Parts: sequence; C-alpha cells; structure tokens
Amino acid sequence: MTAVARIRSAEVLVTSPSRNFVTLRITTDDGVVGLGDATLNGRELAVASYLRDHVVPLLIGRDAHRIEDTWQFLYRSAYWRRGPITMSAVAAVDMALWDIKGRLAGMPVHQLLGGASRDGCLAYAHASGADLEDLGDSVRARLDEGYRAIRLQVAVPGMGGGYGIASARASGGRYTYEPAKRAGLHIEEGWDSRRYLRYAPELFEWARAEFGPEVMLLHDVHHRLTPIEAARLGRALEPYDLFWLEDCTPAENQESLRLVRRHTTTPLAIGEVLNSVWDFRTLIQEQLIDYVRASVTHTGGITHLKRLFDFAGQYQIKSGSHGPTDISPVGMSAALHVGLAIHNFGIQEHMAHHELTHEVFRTSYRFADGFLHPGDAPGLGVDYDDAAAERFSYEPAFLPAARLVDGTVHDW
Ligand code: CS2
Ligand code: MG
Repeated sequence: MTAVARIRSAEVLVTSPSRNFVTLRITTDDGVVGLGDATLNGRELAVASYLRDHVVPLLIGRDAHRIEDTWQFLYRSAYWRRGPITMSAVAAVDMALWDIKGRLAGMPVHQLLGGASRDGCLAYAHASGADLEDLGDSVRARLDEGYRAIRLQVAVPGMGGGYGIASARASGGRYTYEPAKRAGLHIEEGWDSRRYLRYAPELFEWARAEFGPEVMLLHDVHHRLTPIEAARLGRALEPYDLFWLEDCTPAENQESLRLVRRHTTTPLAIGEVLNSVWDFRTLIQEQLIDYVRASVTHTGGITHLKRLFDFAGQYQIKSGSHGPTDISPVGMSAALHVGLAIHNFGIQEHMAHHELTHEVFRTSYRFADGFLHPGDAPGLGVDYDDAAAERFSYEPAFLPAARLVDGTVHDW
C-alpha cells in the first residue's frame, strides 16, 4: 500500500525581520509541516496573492507525496506559464513538499536527491567599499571569517557609487548591503559605463596585488553593459583570473552572449532573473556561459532547479545558485540540499542573513572554512517561529533604478 499524506492546510506567511519574506507552510492531515520560500524582492505581495488566491485552494486534499505530479499540475493547469511570479509560487509549493517528504522519511532532502556528492558547498561572500581602502577592510573581514571566494564591488570614482556597495567603514566592518530599500520612495542611482569600464580592471589589478593569486574573486556587472562592452571587460579582466563575471549584459536576448563569448575566456555566470530551463536553452546548448545563476526560489523549486542543473551538466556548465538575503533561509537551505547532491555543483552565493531573520527562521545549515553544509535534520532543516514572525510586520520596500548621466533609465 502506498502511503498517502493528504494536505490539510496551506498558509501564506508574510514577515519582515530586517527585510520582507513570504513563506508557504503546508500541513498534512497527520500534522507534518513543510516550508517553502516564495520571496520575490520588491514584488512580494504579488506572489503572496498568487499563492493565497489561486494555488492554496488547489492544494487542499492533494497527496503531499506527489511532488512531480503537483509541479506539472500547477505549471500546466495555470495555462499562463513561466515568469517570476508563477515560478516563485510553484517553487514554494515544491520546496514545502520536499520538506514534508524528508520529514516523513526521517531524512534530509539531499539524501532523497541521491545523497551527498561532496563534503560541503563552496560558498562566496560579498565584500564592497566606498573606495579601495574600505573594500580592503571588507575583504579582510571575509577572509578572517573563512571565505575562500569573495565577490568584489567598489564605488567607481567620479560616479558617486556603483552597484552592490555598502561601506565597510560606515558599517563598522560589518557587511550590510541590502538591495531593497524601505524608504518608501523609489531610489535612483547614477551610472556611467565608460567610467566603470576604465575602473574595473584597476580594481582587480589592486585586488591581486593586495590578496595574492589564491583567493577566488568574483564580480557582478548587474546587467549594465552592452554585449560589446561586456566582451571588452571580460578580455580586460583575463590577467586577474576571475572565478566568474556575472550578468555582464542583460540575458533576455540569449544570443547576445555569443558575441561576448567570441572575445573572452573570463568565465561567465548568468541567470538570477531567469526562471526556467527554457530561458537558459541557448545559453546552455551553445555553451555560452560557465555557471547557471538561477535561484531555487524563482525557478520552480528543487524539482525544476535540479532539472536545469542536470541539463547544464551535459554541457560542462556548473551551478552557481543565487543566494542574496532576499532568498529566505528556507530557500538557502533548499539550494544547499540541491548543491550537495548534484554532480556539477560550482559555487553557492552566501550573503548572510541579519540576526533578526534567524529569530524567525531556525536553520540547521552551517558554515565552516569556506564551505556551507545543509545539515542532517529531516527535510529542509528549517523551522518557522510564529511568535517571532509576528513581531515584524510587512514593510513596503523597493529596488533602486539606475539612470545614465543624461537621465535615461538604465538596467539596474
Ligand atoms: C545580486 C542580488 O546577489 C546578487 O548577485 O545580483 O543581490 C540582486 O541584486 C538581488 O537579489 C535583487 O533582489
Ligand atoms: Mg547578481
């Protein structure tokens, strides 16, 4: 007799312990609980409504064990496919069902995915600064914590900023960059590609001279260059041996990466704003990238992310799971279970969550000597503290926009 675990309830939980998170909690008739992350930064309530109004009614009474069937049902029966809202909602259900299956089996999710393929997941941290001295302090703090791979972002002189910067000096050495701002108003930042292109190679020349050849260095362009500019940057950075150059040009037009690839051997990572295996098809089949930057939260959950990574693996492309603070601890844990299990793991982003976030989400993943491990607790290994969550009500927050010097809206 096959065991059935009927879904009794599914709740959409919104909380804001330092930033907004949307979580789906599914409970079976026997009281087994599973959690899924549905946080879409700056558009959180759209996914909350999609789940509450359109998905939860379809879940009640279904067998929580039927993960693949539920995934296909939610994806195909919606008729309106793909996109960040749909794929985040499907992801939350998928993660919660894997969590339930793991708890019922008494096994961590990575065991259900085939077991560990490695001892831990190589993680990279963020370092940034208002200038090189400030950035240096930030890098040293990350190295002291044990990271072996670090993403470097620094303000471009004369531009009054740049993407992904928190001053280490101003935050007392603690890295506190948070993309979404609670100010309520839409924040706009300036951008000048010519200044940036002149400065980026200087940044990495400095970094190699300062920190030597061993540390793995990463950099995020955040979609701001044209393909030919990206090609030029990739080539200029070759002497500094980057682990990867991320989102060097917007990738909706996947073919544009052909041009970049023709000119540079700097490894390329793409994909945090893409949501499905179909969005990556040309990038993967033509080997136009080296790392898939998808997140478990925005790409249909564990089931679809694994399918995407397996596809990439046939082309010697590795995983590089998106892991900023806007992926909740539930999403981070799910990404780690996948990362530990798959063969073609590359690296995991780790932008550590605020202490308040951990008061709501009790996690069992751990970091040591540059590596993350999801832990061996059954399921995903994350518990949600309702009493703590109730202390932090939702606060609207917006991602910034970028404008060029003449006022034109640019890619942020
Ligand atoms: C970034 C993200 O981590 C990254 O690589 O690109 O922090 C991104 O800006 C945010 O996830 C946007 O919500
Ligand atoms: Mg990025």
